[in-house]
Amino acid sequence: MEKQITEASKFLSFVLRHQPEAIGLMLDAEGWANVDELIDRAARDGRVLTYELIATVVKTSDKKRFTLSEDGQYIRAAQGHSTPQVAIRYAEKMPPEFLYHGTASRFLESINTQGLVPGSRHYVHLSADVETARAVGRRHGKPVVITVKAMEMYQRGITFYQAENGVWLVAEVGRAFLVRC
Ligand code: HQG
Repeated sequence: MEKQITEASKFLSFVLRHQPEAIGLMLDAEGWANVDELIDRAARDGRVLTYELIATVVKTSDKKRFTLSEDGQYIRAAQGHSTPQVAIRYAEKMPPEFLYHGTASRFLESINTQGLVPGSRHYVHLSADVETARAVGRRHGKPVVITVKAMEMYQRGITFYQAENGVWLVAEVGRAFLVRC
């Protein structure tokens, strides 16, 4: 069952964040997909998704990756998109003094030169605590945590957003705002 949940979670990340067109799924600008349509499109792709399985993935996701609408008819990924179909209007929020970015040591040289850039995603992802950032960095290799002077950026007029799962988002982070790396 656990394997089934992980597989479904990866599939949902793929179609709700990155390539909805791979199964002919339409997302609205806020990232929502119709659940019935999602199940139907997945089935045509040879993948058995049920409403119960989707609800379990949503409920058990350690990072609260997905949100179901109150009526249960729509689902979206909370953050992490790369597809141009989606342009979520996130809530703007004043950040704490520091936020943290987890990365791999092999990226440090480039980050020291360019600052943090979003890559294929729409935003640079920042965490409120060091442990979470370290876990994010570990996905890429030997983890390194970079401290970002978030409040200083904010005071200079740079907008920060917080997704519904708590992840902080910002368009980019200039190297002047990186503390330790
Ligand atoms: C790096 C996960 C070279 C950046 C996590 C990162 C997160 C640079 C990689 C979410 C760079 C992009 C996002 C520069 C940034 N030069 N490398 N100038 N600037 N990078 O996966 O932040 O489990 O797109 O450090 O929890 O790792 O999928 O972003 O290593 O919230 O739900 O470029 O994904 O959530 O990698 O992770 P990613 P991320 P899920």
